[in-house]
Amino acid sequence: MKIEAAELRLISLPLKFRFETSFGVQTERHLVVLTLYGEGLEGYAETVMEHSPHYREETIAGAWDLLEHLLIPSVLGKDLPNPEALWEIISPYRGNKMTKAALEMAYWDLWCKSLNAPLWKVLGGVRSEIPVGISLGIEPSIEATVEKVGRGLELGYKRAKLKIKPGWDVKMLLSVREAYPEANLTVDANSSYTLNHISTFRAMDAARLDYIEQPLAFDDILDHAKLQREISTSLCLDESITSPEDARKALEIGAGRVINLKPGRVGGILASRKVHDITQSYGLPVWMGGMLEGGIGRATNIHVATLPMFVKPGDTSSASRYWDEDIIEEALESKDGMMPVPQGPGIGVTPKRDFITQLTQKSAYLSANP
Ligand code: OSB
Ligand code: MG
Repeated sequence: MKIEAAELRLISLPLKFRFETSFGVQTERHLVVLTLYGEGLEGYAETVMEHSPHYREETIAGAWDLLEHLLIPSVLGKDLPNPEALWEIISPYRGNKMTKAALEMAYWDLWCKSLNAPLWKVLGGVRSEIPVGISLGIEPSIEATVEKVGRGLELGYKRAKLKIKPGWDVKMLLSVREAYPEANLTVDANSSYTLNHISTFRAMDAARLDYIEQPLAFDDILDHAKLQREISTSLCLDESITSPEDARKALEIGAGRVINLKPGRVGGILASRKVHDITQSYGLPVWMGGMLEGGIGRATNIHVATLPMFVKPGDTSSASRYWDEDIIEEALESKDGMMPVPQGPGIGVTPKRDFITQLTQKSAYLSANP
């Protein structure tokens, strides 16, 4: 499959809710929508980073520049047999996993379309729907949190993940636990604690959480291993895992017992499958994370989450929770906590051209034969 041309569009989508985490408040999502053209087909992907490097280091400005001036030109016009061949060309550029992931994922979509097969089948997925939960931001009060968790559970979501930060943790968690004694509850600290908070983490054991996600530094595994030895609740790594090698090292030293796998964060779909397989070799589960994706990124994640070890409910909840209008024609909606996998070729969804054009703040078009 030869990539004949590529298009980049920076869009902004207003979020339906104010999403507060330990690293800030988000009210809109900025995405780069990447389209690859070849053999009369189109492959799509979305980037996961934001303008500001609050989650990991990458930024939209950096991604745009690398895609336009380095990564896309390095693959444009080349006849590539498969995604492995594309990865071989772009992997020598260091880091920038989110940026490389966007190009790799768009190529997977294009390539699967040339095979006329859905991504999940080509990947070796084993399910036609995936279990999902909700991720709730830091709410204005404990009462509001209890109510929102309740609404999510009533809708059938299989777990509720609560964002925490120092000062917004044990008291809130024990209240939510008291209200829902049997619910699957988890928390995500987005790296806002240190080992000095060990007594807070010990107190959290009483909330019977399924796991504590990324309590310590975004680039740490050693302190996570120390913390894991001190508490009974499992740790789950998100920010710290940006490659299959990171996953192997983290599991080898016992930095956690669960991995939040986000294809965007680890460099794409091939890397996701490797992280998945490494985790499987340790007999540990993974789950599909989320980065407030639009329909293109959400669909890609749903396909990847059909791999066998994605047994825990992920963050890929209904698109209508996030957007008044999504950027794809299909409604990605879960029912009773299960999200169906789109069945068309590739990622199986159709971008809304006119709507995306309307939202576009900046665009670039690159062609192999200018
Ligand atoms: O840490 O998992 C995270 C959103 C943006 C950046 C990081 C994270 C998140 C979420 C939201 O938790 C997950 C979602 O609902 O898409
Ligand atoms: Mg997280």
